Amino acid sequence: MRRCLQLAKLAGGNVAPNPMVGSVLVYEDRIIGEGYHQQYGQAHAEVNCLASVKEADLHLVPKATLYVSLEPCAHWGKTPPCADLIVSKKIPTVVVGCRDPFPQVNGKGIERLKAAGVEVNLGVLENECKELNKRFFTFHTAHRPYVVLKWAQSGNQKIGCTNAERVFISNEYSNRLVHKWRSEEAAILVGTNTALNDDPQLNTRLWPGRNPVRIVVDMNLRLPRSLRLFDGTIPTIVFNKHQHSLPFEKISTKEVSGTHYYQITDDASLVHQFLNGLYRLGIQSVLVEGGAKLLQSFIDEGEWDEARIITNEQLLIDKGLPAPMLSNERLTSSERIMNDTLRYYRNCHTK
Ligand code: AOF
Ligand code: ZN
Repeated sequence: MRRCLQLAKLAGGNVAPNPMVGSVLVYEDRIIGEGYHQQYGQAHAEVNCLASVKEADLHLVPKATLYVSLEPCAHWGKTPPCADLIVSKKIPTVVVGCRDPFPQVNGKGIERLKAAGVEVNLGVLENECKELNKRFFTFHTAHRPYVVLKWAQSGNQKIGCTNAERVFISNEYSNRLVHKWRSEEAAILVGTNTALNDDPQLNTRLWPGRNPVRIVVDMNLRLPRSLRLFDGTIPTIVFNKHQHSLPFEKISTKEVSGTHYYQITDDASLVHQFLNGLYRLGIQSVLVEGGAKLLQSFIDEGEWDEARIITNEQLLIDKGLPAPMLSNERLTSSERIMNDTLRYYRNCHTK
């Protein structure tokens, strides 16, 4: 199963919003086949694993054990059901890392295998398998995107100046790291004042990854269209009170381009409406980049999964804006990512 996880990770960002999945076929302690889901819309892990078995080993397949980090699928999606393939190959035993929460599968793959007489062992390295696809799992079980909070603070816990002057807290290394983080999430969210004061581009120009969808909160539509967020290079969604130009149900991010409006109200929890909106748009993860008020509202409502805090100990900001505060009882663990950067987890399965 550890080998399945290693293989799965080779897909990197190429399979999202699908999960990363790896599979290994073993006969008497020898790996006779292995594969992973390499590209969105293409063959699943089990298909590639079985296709890799050498001619000379083909006769061993009906005596081998298949390991797979996620429950084999039972549905006709972009490819045929993997459970049917396993049954047709007469594989007697399947070891599954964790159940697939995707509604069209969710136990049905395991049921189909068992119904055909295949022995199924479920839950090997289960936490690691879930952690690998934390965005996919959060999306399908909590019905909201995986939420990563990020901010940079001074040594005296300030996130910026009160007089709207731009201060540079992070250095070139952490700036590049932030662009890598952006490339790993489906969307970036910022508040109105951050958009106005910083005029951010919210792209991944310092990292060779793909750009996430940009999302800005602008309840009263007062942000000038001259901001770089609206330059049309990357899709931008504007959460606001007045206009709606997106179909409500299941629009995939790939179909969105230019600037779009998503209407919400200010008489209900904004955080809840953001998350619900992103879920309906099929967005599996979001990096919340500020400002302090927006970040704090996610913390106060308990709707976050990771917080990544860059601290410049040498810098002290007079009359600064206070940085957000994490409430300790919600943390499951923390780790140092770089010298000046800590990551806190709320619901980590493995740490
Ligand atoms: C597997 N093995 O390697 C993966 C699975 O649109 P499709 O046909 O690619 O199906 C996508 C769904 O299939 C995805 O949401 C997840 O439930 C499952 N992914 N299943 O048996 C794999 N990647
Ligand atoms: Zn499949």
